[in-house]
Amino acid sequence: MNNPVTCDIFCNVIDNYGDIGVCWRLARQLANEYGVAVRLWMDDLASFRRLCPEVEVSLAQQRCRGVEVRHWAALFPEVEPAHLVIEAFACELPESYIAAMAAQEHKPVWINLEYLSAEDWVAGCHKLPSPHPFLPLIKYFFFPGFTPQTGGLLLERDLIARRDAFQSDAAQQRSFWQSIGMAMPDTATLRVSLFGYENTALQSLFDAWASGTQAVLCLVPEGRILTQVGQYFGDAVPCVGKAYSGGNLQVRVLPFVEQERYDELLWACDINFVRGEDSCVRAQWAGQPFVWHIYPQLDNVHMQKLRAFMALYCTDLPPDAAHALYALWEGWNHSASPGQAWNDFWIHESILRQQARAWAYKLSGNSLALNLLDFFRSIDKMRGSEI
Ligand code: TRH
Repeated sequence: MNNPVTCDIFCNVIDNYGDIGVCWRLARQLANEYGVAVRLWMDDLASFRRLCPEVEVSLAQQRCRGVEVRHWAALFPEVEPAHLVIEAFACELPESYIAAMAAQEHKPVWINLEYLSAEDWVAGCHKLPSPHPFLPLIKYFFFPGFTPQTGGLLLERDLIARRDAFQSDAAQQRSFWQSIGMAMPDTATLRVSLFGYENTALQSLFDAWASGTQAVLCLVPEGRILTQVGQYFGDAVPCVGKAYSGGNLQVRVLPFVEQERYDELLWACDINFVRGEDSCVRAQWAGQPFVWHIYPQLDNVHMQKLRAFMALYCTDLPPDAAHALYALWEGWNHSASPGQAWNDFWIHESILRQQARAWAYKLSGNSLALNLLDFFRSIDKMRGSEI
């Protein structure tokens, strides 16, 4: 390698935090683990600030944690394109930037990083080229995924070791609980984190927890499901810091923490309710059972994605545990009444825990960042350069 690889990542925030969540994680990993000079172009710095509080929303250009963060404004500056250009989730690159790529003697490697899906067709589309209709440029599709035939998942090099250290060290756990203003719960209490979209299924789940035999502590990071939490406890203004209880259930509303600290919440809980894309992947790395509220799409397309993932995830589970998982996840995603499904699911706690651990281990060999860089190098070499 002669020069450091340069990389431009373009992120257009559609809604929520998944788009920025993935781009920010990828940017940090490329910069800090692989020495890539990363410029991250973001059109919504205010949303980004929730994940990285040190970001100054008014700045056009700044450095954060090894990454050059640029505000992607309507008027795009004249810049030299990077060696590796990643457009996240098919966001449209500025025309002037595309023209600059085309004008380069040695063309950048242009990648469209796609959304995560466990569907079968993904393997067939991963790395497919898409020539530009009239410019001498080729864009490649890069699909994250759960099998070796896909681009894999974002996983920091030291994450599993940090997770294991945390989960086997009571002092680290205590300090986590202290940091959220709580004493560490006793081991008989079921610790749940709950991150999700609005979901009327919550009432039935809370009923099951409140009337169950085990004490349940449910930690709810500030977000869209808070409305239903408030409704359940008859509070019109549920907000950070509030605590509720009913029967055997206690609920605490937490602030939205910066992205690097969210993992600790997942590691500290016995089961995690997650949503979208990035929190779902983090729950998998946590090696604990989890329940996925998938990002809802038009025409229920998301249910195909959900079922494709469940089929893969449940391959090594005994049929009764798999059946229970299907029932709970479907109920949760259909805003049905998953209270009974919860009880049937949690009977399998021990096997679900083993499965979650084994699943994380199985997936950990397929690193998205590494695969991206390998792919970049192979294309770049084919074009006659060796960066
Ligand atoms: O926010 P999301 O619903 O994002 C979604 C999905 O990515 C979806 O696929 C996409 O189409 C849509 O956005 C536009 O869920 P996701 O993907 O889990 O992103 C949440 C991010 O927020 C993730 O990076 C974790 C992070 N997070 C924190 O940093 N702190 C927190 O306290 C919590 C709860 C989450």
